[in-house]
Amino acid sequence: MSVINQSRTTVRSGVELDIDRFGPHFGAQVSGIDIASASDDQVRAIRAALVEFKVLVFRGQQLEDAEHIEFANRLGDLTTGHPVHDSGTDVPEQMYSLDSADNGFADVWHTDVTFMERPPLGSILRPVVLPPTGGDTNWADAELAYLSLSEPVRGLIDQLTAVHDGNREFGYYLKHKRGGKGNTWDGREVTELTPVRHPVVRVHPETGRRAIFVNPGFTSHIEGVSDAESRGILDLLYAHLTKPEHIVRHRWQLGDLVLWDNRNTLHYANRDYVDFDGGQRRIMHRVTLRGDIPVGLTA
Ligand SMILES: O=C(O)CCC(=O)C(=O)O
Ligand SMILES: [Fe+2]
Repeated sequence: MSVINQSRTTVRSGVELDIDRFGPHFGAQVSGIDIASASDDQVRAIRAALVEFKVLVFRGQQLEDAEHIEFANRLGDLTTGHPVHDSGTDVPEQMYSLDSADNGFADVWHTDVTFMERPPLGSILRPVVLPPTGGDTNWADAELAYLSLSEPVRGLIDQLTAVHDGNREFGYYLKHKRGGKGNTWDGREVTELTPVRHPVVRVHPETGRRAIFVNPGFTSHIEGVSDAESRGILDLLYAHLTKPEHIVRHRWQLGDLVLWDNRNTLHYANRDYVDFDGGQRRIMHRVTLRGDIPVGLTA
């Protein structure tokens, strides 16, 4: 990740963190912390920084799955790795393994698991195998994108509700690869993916700030408007969310650990390494923190 400004700053929550911001709005690298031996005060400061900066990068950590999970457990309650994806028996059930050799890619802008009623609060990701170059991950700031819309368009979308449907991505997989038996999510075994409704503008439960909460990965349509209007509004929001000014990009190294707030960001992993030199492999391990039911302005 290129550092746009050099301003070192600290978050005030009992302990100072060495923060190098990626730009004026969101994203930061945190230095000087050993995740595996972080103190309670440091963990509290990281939790506060996650809300402040939305995307946090730690380098040089070299964690195993168990340490990755242990750290996540200190930040919040964990979900299972994924509602339907089977990451195999080599990883703990809280871990989602995304392996390019197993067709695991994330080259569609999305927010994690918004097709469930209670999407994760945040995600914590580390690379296990990386290609020599490529496979960078990008995040978009959906709060900044909301703020940079014109006031009349904000007023329009404030009122709207969208439907999120996991069948588009995982329906076939759940039915035919898993025989209709997914994983446990939010205390229930997932046997089908019933579309869910979420506000198009989500109010962040910790800051009260508004963010655009639709994504091309899982949002199927906007309710109560025509198909053409739904497509038009979603296309407008997707083009706006993914403007370069709203994005930070991370170039991975082994030993990295990245946390993001999944309530007000989208992300996209570049699939640019696969077609070169006969294909390179990339494996990422993720755990997700249990979130709340998204709330809009009129709920
Ligand atoms: O592979 C990546 O960089 C991101 C994968 C992804 O979408 C996720 O872990 O939620
Ligand atoms: Fe994701």
